[in-house]
Amino acid sequence: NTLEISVRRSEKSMKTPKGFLWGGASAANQFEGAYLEDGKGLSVADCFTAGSRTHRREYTDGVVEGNYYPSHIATDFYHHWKEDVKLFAEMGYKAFRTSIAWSRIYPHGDDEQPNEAGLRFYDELFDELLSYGIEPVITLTHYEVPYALVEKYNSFADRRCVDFFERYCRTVFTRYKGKVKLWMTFNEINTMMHGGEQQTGVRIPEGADRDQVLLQVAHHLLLASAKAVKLGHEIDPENKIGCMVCNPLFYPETCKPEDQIQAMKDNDAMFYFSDTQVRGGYSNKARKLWEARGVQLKTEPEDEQILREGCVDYVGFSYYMSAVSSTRPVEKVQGNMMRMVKNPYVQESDWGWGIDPVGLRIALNQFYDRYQIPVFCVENGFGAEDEVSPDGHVHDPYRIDYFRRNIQELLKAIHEDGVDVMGYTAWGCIDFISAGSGEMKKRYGMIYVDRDNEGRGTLRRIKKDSFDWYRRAIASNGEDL
Ligand code: BGP
Repeated sequence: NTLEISVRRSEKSMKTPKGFLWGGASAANQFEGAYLEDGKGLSVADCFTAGSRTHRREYTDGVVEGNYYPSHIATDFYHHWKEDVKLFAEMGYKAFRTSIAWSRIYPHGDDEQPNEAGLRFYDELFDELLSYGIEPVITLTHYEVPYALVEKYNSFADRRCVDFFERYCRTVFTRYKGKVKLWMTFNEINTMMHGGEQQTGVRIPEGADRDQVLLQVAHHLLLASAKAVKLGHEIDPENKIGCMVCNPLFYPETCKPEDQIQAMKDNDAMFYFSDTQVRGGYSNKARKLWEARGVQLKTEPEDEQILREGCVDYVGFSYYMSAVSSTRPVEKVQGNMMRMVKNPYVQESDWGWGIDPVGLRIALNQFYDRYQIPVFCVENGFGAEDEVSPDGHVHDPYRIDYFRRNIQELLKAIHEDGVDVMGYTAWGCIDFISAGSGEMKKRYGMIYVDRDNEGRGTLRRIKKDSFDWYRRAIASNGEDL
């Protein structure tokens, strides 16, 4: 019948637009390894002990306890990058997102001169990517504040870190001018209030008010982000610099109006950062949040102008799961970076993360409706305990299913809702260490890496079934899912 035919037709035409950035994403600290090689200094991520499933990791003052912490060897991209980039190219990537490890460039964060060996590493990596026609998409820092800044200044609690960050940005914007055009400032900046320690390494001084400290740090991060955007535009007007936030999608638990208000408040708290970064200043809601939490920000007269001049060009965001808000006193579960009420309408991964592809469509719409600037899904993926089968292959149909359903919803956001989506970089192009749990066995990649939780394994790379599936998805611009 005609209806069916027209539905099939509209499904058929669901391709990604020209120039759509298909690719994969990672973060330096989760996969590079070589944590002290070629002059690199310790970063915050290097100083967490091995993780547990409860997201509790502790500082050990630079000395790492436990056996394997993640970023020390990780999956050793630092020594495997040629091989890995070749595999990314085989999948047909148009874009590859990673971060620059700040402490490879400025080992202590406040050094006068950058570390040439660190700069060279990324020069070679970017050249290699470009030689395959893959555009580097660079996060300036992904939970990678140099640890020395934590020891000396308590990280971004001290405003001087804004200047150190600016110096680092100047160095990399200048050095990689013409090679990198797509940037993001702080990874998941809006998780600051949930995990400021992981985000920046900041410690809450004894007796201090947590909200006061974290919102002050947040202010410094927002200034640093705005300064970076302004500087990046000055150094190369072709640069497009985005913010990067964890998706703020809270559903109300019921249609009870109070639940709706609760969801609105939870969402607003998550939008606190992107609202400021996109609009170039704090909203009235932000001011009300300070009031409600009894926080007094310490600001300088030039701050408003700094924020105004540093509006981002696009919104980058991660989407793994949605969340639920409730006014009932109900037990909350740990999700991506924050705690939330369980959603009975969605399935869960082995780590209890709700699988909600439709939520991706809603998240894309939310961002676009709110800001009217391009949106870039820079993280979306499925963590699972993959295994090598006796046939030597890694069969991961659950991951293919996850990606298929999420990409279908992304295409609907583009075609049915008119959202301007720049691209999609799947999280975990290759296996590496999980940020939240510190585990190797929570794998996200389409390429398996032979390494286990205890740090054993040959580091050999094996293509998973999802590898070929993604290659076909990209080659068909999303038609063949
Ligand atoms: C995001 C982070 C990533 C990443 C991902 C998956 O919050 O930006 O660094 O790891 O979540 O989380 P996890 O590794 O905890 O499973």
